[in-house]
Amino acid sequence: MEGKKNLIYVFADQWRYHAMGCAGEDHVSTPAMDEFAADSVFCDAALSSYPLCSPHRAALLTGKDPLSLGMWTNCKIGLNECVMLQPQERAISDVLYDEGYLTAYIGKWHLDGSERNFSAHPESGADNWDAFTPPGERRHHFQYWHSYGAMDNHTRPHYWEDNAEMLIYDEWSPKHETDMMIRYLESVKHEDKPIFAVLSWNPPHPPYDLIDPECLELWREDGSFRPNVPEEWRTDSDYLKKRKEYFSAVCGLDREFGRLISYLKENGFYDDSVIVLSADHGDMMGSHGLYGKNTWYEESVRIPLVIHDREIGTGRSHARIVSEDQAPTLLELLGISIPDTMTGLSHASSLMSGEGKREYSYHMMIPGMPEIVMPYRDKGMDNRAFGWRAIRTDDSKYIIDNGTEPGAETRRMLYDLNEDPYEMNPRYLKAGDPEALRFDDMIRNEKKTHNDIFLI
Ligand SMILES: [Ca+2]
Repeated sequence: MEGKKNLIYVFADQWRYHAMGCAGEDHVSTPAMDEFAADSVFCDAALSSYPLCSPHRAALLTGKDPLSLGMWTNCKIGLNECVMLQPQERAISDVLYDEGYLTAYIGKWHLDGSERNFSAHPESGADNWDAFTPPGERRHHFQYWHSYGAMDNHTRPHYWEDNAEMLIYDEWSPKHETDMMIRYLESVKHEDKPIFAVLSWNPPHPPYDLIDPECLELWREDGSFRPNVPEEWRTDSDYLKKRKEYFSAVCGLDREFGRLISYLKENGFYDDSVIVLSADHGDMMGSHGLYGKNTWYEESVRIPLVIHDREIGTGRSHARIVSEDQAPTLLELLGISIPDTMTGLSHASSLMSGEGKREYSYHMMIPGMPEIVMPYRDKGMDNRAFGWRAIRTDDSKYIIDNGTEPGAETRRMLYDLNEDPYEMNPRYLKAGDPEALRFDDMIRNEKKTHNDIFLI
């Protein structure tokens, strides 16, 4: 082990902070995760800088904010450019490989250019937004690879390893991937090198109904709803079905996580490793009458984050940790120098003091679907100046929403998160209002740091 700690990073897609038992919010049972959280640092103020797959994932790995990486939307097709994590960016996997770590990535990647941008019929069979990432610089020094780009067939998932042959399995993807993680760790546990392994589950991401039927037995309706779920939704059979499937998938992830933790404990990994459990962003799941992410609401931007490290102890941390803060924080916990390229903040020394280093956090969404982008470009406008930006403090959230179509009216909204934690009563401010001016200055300041051309 050379005295270096392993790093085992587990995360899900579209799993909100509230949907973890010990968060005390949603009615969901996650005993294995709760037990792990009680033996770790439970971060209750972790946030996604840009609550969407590729922007968060890129920031997570590189310790840089999404826009500075050029990750203004998902890796996808249909735009006249190919958004992807560039090979020359320095990821935490590049750093740890150089430090002598064995590295592995299992599950959803969604950071490489979608292959259909380059070929109508890729040899790999990758369709739509998907991609086979061949061995080489686009893998950022992840050595063992059992992964795919973007694909949502949770009950018949596919992966690629070191050639273009698509490997297909008839299993719920989190179960298969957890098995592969355990198999990988088993194959390297006697090596005299530290390990960095990532397990990236896609559920509870939609389609919600593609689920292991056994998981549906793990969750029971109790008739409780977040206050911001509209009354008419609460008796809607389609919503209730999706809700059951969503929370059941989380219960299923808990079952898989429990298996992994048992393996880590039985095989000497648990005490020698930094182990992280998290997600890329949340899901509205009915709050404000919405599904999905990409909104400024808490259900979309807040993410679970549990960090296990024997050296930092256990407890609850209120540190405001954003996407790009995770890599520098983890490197410091591992005792490894943080490269200058990582502009996120390390919270390693302040995790337990209850004092986050960030006074506020900056969040964003840019219109990114081709059918929404093109109307801007047809008018000679840059879509990246639109969408919304938000400033979140402990007590408030301020949003400027420039909309998602040319000519949309700009709105300024302020939520009092103490009086209105479910964000149901925004105050609409006018440009030039003293309160708006104060927050506008904060957004202008963040725009510079983030290379953001948002129109304000
Ligand atoms: Ca996602």
